Amino acid sequence: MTSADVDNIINVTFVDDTAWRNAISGVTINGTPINLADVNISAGSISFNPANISALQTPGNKTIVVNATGYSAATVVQTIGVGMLSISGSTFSVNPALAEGQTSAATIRTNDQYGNAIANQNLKYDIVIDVDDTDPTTDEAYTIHNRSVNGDITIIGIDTTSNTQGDIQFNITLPATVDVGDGVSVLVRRYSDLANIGSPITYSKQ
Ligand SMILES: [Ca+2]
Ligand SMILES: [Ca+2]
Repeated sequence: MTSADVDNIINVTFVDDTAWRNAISGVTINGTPINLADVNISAGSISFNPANISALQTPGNKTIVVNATGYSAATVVQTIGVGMLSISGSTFSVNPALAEGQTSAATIRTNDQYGNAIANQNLKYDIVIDVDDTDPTTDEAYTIHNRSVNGDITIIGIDTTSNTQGDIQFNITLPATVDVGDGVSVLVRRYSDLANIGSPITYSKQ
């Protein structure tokens, strides 16, 4: 058994037997039949491309059964891990919605390309904050990631590890009063390539 994940072709090795190999009639993964066209059978190994096999697009232990006519079934248990962080598959959300005088939890949900949460993995990210303060009546101060902010600023290179749900969280607190037309926009992006994760969270006082 080798280490494997949803992003890469998985090779399962067997003691080679040409007659057995030629007699293979079907493969199941966790009981689901796999199209043999999606399986690459060669001397001593069978490889599977998770891109073509949905049963291999989630992490966990996969029981792979190879049936060959005239032979008893061969069974291998293969552990599959989650893939790399996918920018397009990850999300940024806030709960509850931003409101005056209220603290909301902002959550970066780190997912791989198949939407599997990536637990206990490090992510270095920036928080880009755009404050709108057109009306000078109130000099609004927002508290974001424990920092008091009253103008545009980017908090750079926050180094955090996701929790067991794949989440990274920080708080956003709005001031008790925001002037009509003023507000804030909060965007998170990956530090290494400045790729935006999800869409900005915004509040604009109506
Ligand atoms: Ca601004
Ligand atoms: Ca203002």
